[in-house]
Amino acid sequence: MVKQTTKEHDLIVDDERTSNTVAALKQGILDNLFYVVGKRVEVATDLDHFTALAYTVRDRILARWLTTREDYAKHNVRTVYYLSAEFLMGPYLANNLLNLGIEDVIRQAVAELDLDLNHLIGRESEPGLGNGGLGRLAACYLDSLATLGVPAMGYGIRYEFGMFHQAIRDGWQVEMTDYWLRYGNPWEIRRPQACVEVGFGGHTQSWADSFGEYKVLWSPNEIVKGVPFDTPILGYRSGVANTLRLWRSEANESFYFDRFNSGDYEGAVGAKVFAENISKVLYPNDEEIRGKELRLQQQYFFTSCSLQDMIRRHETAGHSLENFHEQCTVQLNDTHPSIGVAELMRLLVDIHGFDWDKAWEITSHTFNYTNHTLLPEALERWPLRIFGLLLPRHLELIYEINARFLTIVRAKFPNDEARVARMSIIDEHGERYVRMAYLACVGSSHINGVAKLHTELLKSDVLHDFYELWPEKFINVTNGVTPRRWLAVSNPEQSELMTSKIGLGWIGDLDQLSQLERYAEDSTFRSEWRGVQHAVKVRLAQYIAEKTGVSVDPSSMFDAQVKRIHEYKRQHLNVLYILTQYYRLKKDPTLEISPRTFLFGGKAAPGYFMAKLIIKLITSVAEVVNNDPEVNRQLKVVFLPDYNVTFGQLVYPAADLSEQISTAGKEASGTGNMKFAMNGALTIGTLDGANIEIRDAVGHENFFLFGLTAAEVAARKAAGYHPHQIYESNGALREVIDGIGSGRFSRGDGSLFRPLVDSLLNSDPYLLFADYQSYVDCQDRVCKMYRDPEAWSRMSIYNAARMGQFSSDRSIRDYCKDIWNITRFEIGAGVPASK
Ligand code: Z16
Repeated sequence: MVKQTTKEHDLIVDDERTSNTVAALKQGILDNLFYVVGKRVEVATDLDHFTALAYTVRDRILARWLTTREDYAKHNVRTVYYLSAEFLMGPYLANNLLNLGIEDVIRQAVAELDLDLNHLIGRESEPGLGNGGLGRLAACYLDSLATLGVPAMGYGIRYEFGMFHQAIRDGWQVEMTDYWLRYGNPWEIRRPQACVEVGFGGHTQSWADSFGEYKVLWSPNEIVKGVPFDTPILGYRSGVANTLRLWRSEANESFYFDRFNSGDYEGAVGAKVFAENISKVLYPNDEEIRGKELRLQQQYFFTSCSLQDMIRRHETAGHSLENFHEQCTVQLNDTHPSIGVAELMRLLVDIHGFDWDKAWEITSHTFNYTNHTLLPEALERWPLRIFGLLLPRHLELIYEINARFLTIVRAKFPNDEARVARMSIIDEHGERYVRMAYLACVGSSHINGVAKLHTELLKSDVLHDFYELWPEKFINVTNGVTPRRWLAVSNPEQSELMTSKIGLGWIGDLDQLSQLERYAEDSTFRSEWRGVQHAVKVRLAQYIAEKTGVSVDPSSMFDAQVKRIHEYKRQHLNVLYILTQYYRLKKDPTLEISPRTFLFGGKAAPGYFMAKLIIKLITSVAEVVNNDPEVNRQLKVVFLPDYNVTFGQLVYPAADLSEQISTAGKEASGTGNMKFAMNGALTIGTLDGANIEIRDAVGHENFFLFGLTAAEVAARKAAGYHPHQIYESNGALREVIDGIGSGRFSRGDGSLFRPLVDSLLNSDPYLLFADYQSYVDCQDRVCKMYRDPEAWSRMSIYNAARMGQFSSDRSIRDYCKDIWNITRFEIGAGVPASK
């Protein structure tokens, strides 16, 4: 082991073979090309070079990965297990180079091999193992955990097919499978020796043992093998590499052969299909859960694998299971892994022989639950029938957990059976369901929302009864995003300018960006800031031209709304404003407005008709607007297909304006809002989710606010909301709606957008009409402001400079302090955390 000391940090450089000299790196790339990829340089493709480079980088991660594990074991530390059905990691290469601190030498080594680093970075296809915000949050948190040196492990599913790829055909979304493993995955290591078994279906038997103790035996129908695949997660210059462990389901050979040999050929094949299906594909629904059995199989599969793995690790480290909750804390990322509450009880009671009370003490001190949504249709409930067939033992355990829980409710609120029925883990109104959020609440020490408003609404509304029972369990942890990927990697131009003024410290301590504030009043700096912004926009414009054939003007305002397509996020409100401008320009072509490019990106859940229709509306409006010479010098509309992390890295830095326009009270937090503002975009937004905290941080004068508050939304609905009246009384709105309804933007087809128009006129559940005028007025203020570049740049700089608190490092510190009870950050081969 050779220690090499750099200026700022003590980094481990493993040995001669993996040292970070240009010569050793070049040799590494060539060796990996030959010995691992199996190609000669003369015939190697870009992809081969990427793969060889990725292995060369991985070679430099391995020593600190193993060292980190040994360090944690030595210090006997409490470990955080982050359970999540989704990890939307994005491409690894650029991030690993940054976090290792070897970008410059690698760039040179690659150049000396006549290759271009940026080009190779662009060859990596991202693992899209998540839908959107929730999965990407998990990825940001892994980055921060490793950066802060927190002993932590992410557990999830190694989906063979991730989030579908989106193409646009004739203006409609078309879904294509994402076979991300096609060319292999150089970052992961399969660990077959750590595989576990998971049962499904079957039946239970109970008896009293020789001491008169009640025992249960679960005999599953199917047994599936879970095989872990590990990926190292580097901290930013911390010397730490934590692990993301994703489970792949495989057939259990002995199970298979037993059936095969006894002549049950179909049973054997069926079992293999059953097993391999479980980790086959990610469900592409973000905010709506449909009670599909395979989804429950996935949830139980990865949760059981992970808990068994934790127990094995705990015991291998020489600890008694009695102390499990002292060594391990498990964070439930939404309710997807909440079956873990019943599973840990099963493992402790049925397998390890604990009595109920001790098992419950351990379990309820192990779990914590993060809620991510207020939408009723997104709260997971499983029909009892499906649940009981798949997990008969767990259903019994849930009945028992529920019975004991309801005893507590009755004791605290006597003679209130209505409350008992409301709070029961089993929903008995009509078809019976298991309410997963309630199971998570009952089994967890802490329950957190993801932005201040969201947590308040959980307490006052969605989980009000639980708040009355256990107010001390509730806590807010506002989301954050990693400045490594979302600033340093994705926006090198802005990063370099900032670093030239305030040094590199901000990457590991985002609060240091506040030192930029004084430059907001410096006109030279403002002009440099605009130069950077322009360069970044040119980059995006080139990409748009390549991908869509639309040419956009980099000096126009880039107005971006990129996120999943959902009615509550109101992409169609944005469209109503575009059409308002369109009609204004048609009436008066000499109208002076700042030229704007409206950028949209996002996927619709394949079964979500209205969301798909919104995409069709955007592309239809784009076709009309972009081809009309009376308006297309001032307005351009672009829908960018297949929005993902890679593309986000291009868009966030290039936006001037960030659209965060959800109906107040609907967006739990949002995280795109943070990525934009950090990169210097100004926000037009409602008082929803983390927008409120962003506005408070950047200054109210630097944020374009419009719309009803969450309380006003609730009041309007309670008083009886009549969108048709607004339509009648607002001429501009009427013109726009009539235009859409008449077929003006659908080649004369007046029926195409009827469902959308009717929904708005008749119910408008997300109050677009109520917020319409306020939005248009606010957009007009945006227009005016953009014509004053000095004022705009000043606001932009204040936005970037004041976003320190939205680093995921801050979020993780909050979790450590308020939820996980982790106070020591000194583990790891590198430097301690900066605070
Ligand atoms: C998701 O991405 C979110 C919520 C949810 O119930 C399911 C999925 Cl897949 C999002 C929220 O919509 C968003 O507001 C929040 O910022 C994000 O989770 C991370 O907390």
